[in-house]
Amino acid sequence: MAKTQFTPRAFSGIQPSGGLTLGNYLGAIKRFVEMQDAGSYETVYCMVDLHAITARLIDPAELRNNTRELCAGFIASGIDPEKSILINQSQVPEHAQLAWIFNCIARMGWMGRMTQWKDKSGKNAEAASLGLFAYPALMAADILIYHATHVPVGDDQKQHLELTRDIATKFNHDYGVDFFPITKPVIEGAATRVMNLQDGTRKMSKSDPSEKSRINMTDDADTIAKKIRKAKTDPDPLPDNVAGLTARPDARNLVNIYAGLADTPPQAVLDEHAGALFGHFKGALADLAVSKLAPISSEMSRLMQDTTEIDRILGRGAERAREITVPILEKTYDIIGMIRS
Ligand code: AQP
Repeated sequence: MAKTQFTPRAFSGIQPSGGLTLGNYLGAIKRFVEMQDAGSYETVYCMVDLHAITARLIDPAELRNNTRELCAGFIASGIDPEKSILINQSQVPEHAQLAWIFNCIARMGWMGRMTQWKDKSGKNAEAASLGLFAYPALMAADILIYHATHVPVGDDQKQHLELTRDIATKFNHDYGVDFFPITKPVIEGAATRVMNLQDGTRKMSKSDPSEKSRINMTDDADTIAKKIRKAKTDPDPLPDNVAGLTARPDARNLVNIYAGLADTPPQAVLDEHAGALFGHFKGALADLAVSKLAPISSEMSRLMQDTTEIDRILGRGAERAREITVPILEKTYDIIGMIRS
């Protein structure tokens, strides 16, 4: 069978399950902007609101606000809604329609092995939603409904992307087609896994109950500086090479955050700060974080003053998205044998 040539297209999404964090920014959004600006891909970026309701009930007004704020965060960080297609997942119904097909392709065993499912369902999996279990099939649909070839994500999404590849491979094999691309993850940069500021062994998350554990993209300069000053560290000075951070997760996290914000390798940070105590290093990190994040935060609040314009951008994004998704869904139904008339 002749190999299908897919248009280079990047897709990625973020859940409006809370406010945007520094983890989302360094692990995902910075890369989204770079891929958009590189000009070598069509880029589609999404607020995955259908995913946001899988883990807990979110107050409807909060979900609407989170979604708009996330859209403002994308734009304030450099996503241009003219260059990229910027959408809200539920406004493009083909995501959920393809997800149903993928629910029938994916196997229960594949889903049960997902570490995010295990972490988020915890000890009481019986009480977790079916949506949380099926989350990776919807994520595969989000990606493959655009025939996306590349997906920029943080390190925690690696396993879900492998599952996306497995679903595409099984669909293509089952139906004897070369219809869905085998998508490549793009996991790059110094801060692909930003850790909790109070516990360097856990990921920084927007839904963590502790505010001190994360930097929100809406935090003002004082709050950012205060959270960095209070971040957990150890009494030793910074080492002169990255190997010296191996058994020091809290220290390593702050060095990686610095490197991610400064767009430099962690070793370059150590070359500059080796021997420094954390009192000093945290001051330098706070200054850097404020200089990079405060302009984004203030642009977000400016954009949030006009939610009608945000809704217009999302409506326009959905129209553009559906020019891609409707034909792909129609073709999928046709391959499967569902009558289109
Ligand atoms: N701490 C992180 N470090 C690096 N990348 C991260 N991402 C999230 N947290 C970090 C990346 O951001 C993108 C969107 O993630 P998401 O919000 O859809 O889901 P998540 O990974 O489950 O993020 P949270 O903050 O932990 O959300 P909740 O608390 O609701 O579960 C992805 O590319 C992710 O890798």
